Amino acid sequence: MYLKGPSPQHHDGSGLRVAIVHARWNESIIEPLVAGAKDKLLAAGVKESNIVVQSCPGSWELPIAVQRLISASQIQSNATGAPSATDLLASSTSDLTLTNNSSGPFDAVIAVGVLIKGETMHFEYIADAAVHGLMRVQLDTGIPVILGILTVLNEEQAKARAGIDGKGHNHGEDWGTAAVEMGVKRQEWG
Ligand code: DLZ
Repeated sequence: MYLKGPSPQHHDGSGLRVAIVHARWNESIIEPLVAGAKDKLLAAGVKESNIVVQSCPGSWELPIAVQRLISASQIQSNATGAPSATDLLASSTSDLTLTNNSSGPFDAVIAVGVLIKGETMHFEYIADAAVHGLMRVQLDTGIPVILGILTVLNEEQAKARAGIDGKGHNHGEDWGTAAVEMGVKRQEWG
């Protein structure tokens, strides 16, 4: 039988710290995606206190938000007395607010956005830039960044990919699972 998606592996996420950064456009679709990702992190053993959820305005802002968050978490864990992730984010990006007080570098970040094609070229420009930006951030930092950006033609497709109304499958769950695998492998591979 042909299976869509990666064949499953089990990984223990209990030693991981993971961030979820989501855009706030199309929030009714974003919410179940973030919840699905978080559920899979918890199911793999990631502690609630080691899951940080942040937001930014739109998908365009995801690369800079992810990059600053990774950088802030590394500075915080490397130097005593250095500004905390909260301080750094508050000074640079006022709409990002940490949702818990745990600290330490992130092992993986999930970037979540929903782009619905409109009548202008915005969709193509934002999707292309955001996807390339996120790839650059993960290669530049060495921290896996999970691509949680849905690019869909209409709301119906978006709902199906977020598992809304019992239709389709919640892709956020796949992103949570991918974050655990890549976080664990990054620790193993150095
Ligand atoms: C401008 C815009 C448009 C038209 N559509 C979306 C969308 O479908 N999903 C999304 O996440 N963001 C959208 N944005 C907002 C941009 O990502 C960005 O926040 C603004 O252009 C400000 O830089």
